[in-house]
Amino acid sequence: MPRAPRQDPTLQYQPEFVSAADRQELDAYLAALHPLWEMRYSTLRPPPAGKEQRGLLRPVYWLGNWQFACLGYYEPPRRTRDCAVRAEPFPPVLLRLVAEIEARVRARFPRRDVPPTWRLNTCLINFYGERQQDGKWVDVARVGDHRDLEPGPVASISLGERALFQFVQRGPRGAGGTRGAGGPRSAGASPPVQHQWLEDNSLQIFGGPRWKDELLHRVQRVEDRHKLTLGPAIASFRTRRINLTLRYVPDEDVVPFAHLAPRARADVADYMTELAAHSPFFARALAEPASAAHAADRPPTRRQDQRQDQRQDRRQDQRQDRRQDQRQNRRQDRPSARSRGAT
Ligand SMILES: O=C(O)CCC(=O)C(=O)O
Repeated sequence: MPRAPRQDPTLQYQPEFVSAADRQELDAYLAALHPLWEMRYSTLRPPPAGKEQRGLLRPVYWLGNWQFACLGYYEPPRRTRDCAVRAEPFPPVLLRLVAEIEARVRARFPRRDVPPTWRLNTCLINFYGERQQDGKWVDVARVGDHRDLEPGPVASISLGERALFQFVQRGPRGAGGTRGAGGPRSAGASPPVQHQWLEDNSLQIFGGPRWKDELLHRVQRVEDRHKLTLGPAIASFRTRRINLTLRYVPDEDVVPFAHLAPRARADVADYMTELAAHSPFFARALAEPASAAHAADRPPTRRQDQRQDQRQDRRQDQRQDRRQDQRQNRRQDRPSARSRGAT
C-alpha cells in the first residue's frame, strides 16, 4: 500500500508534534469534558427516506461551533444555515498549537488551496474505543469513508493508540459518503490509495483538491497495544484514542443557539440541556431568549419537513450530476499522461 508522498505540501505528517508540556495541559483539559453520544437524525420525526436512525459510533465534543449530526453537517454551498451552532472557545493550549499549524499551512501550502479568510476555528474531538453493549465490549474505533466539507485544509492531532488512516477513491455516485462523524459507509469497503499510521502526539494536515475533494478518507482501525484508558470517564465506554480534527467554518455561518430556526432548536434542545449541565458556556447559551427573528415562527409541520427533505435530496442529486459531468468533460479535454509526455 503506498505511503503518503513526502514532497506533497498538501499532505503533511509530523510525528511528535505535541510537546510533553502541551500534552499534559491537553490531557487535563480533555479529562474535564462531557462528550455527547449523538443520534444521526432528529429524534422528533422519522429519518429521511431510505435512511435508518442510528447512534454515532463514538462520543464527540466540538469547539468553536458544534455541528450536531441531526442538523446535517456543514456542507457548503448546499447546507450552511442552522447547522454550525456556536460552541465553547479553544483552550489556551489548543490556541497555541493552532497558531503553529496555521503558520505551517500558510508557509507550505499553495495559496490557491487556502481560502483568504481561512483559519482553524472549529475542532471536532472524536473519542475512539470500545463500547459496552448488551453486556459485551464491542470495538467501535473506526470512521467510515467520508469527506470533510469545510473549506480549506484540515488538520488533525492524534493522542493515544495509533490509528490507521486511509484515503480511498470515491465510489460510484450514491455509494460513497459525503460526510459524517460515523460515516455513511462502513470502513474497509474500497482499497486505499494512501495510508498513514497516526501516532500518539502526531499532526496530520491535508488539503487541496486531491486529498479534500477527489478522495474520501477513513479511520480503518485503532490499535490496542497499550490497553490505554484515556479521560474523560464515559459511561460504558473505554477511550483509547482521541483525535482533534481542526477545520474552518466562515464566521457568518456560525449561529448562536438562540438564533437557530425553531425546528433546529427543537432538534438539539436535549443535547444543549445535557451540555449545559456540565458547561457554563452552554448553560448561558440555553438561557438566552430565542431571537426575535424566530420567536414568532412555528415549527414546520411534518409535511413541510418532508417536502424540505425531498427538495434538498433533489438539489444534491442535481449538483452531483453536474459535478460528475464537469469531471467527465475535464477528463475528455485533458491529454492523456502519455500524450502529455510526448509533447
Ligand atoms: O480520527 C481521525 O484521525 C480522523 C477523523 C475524521 O476523519 C473526521 O473527524 O472527519
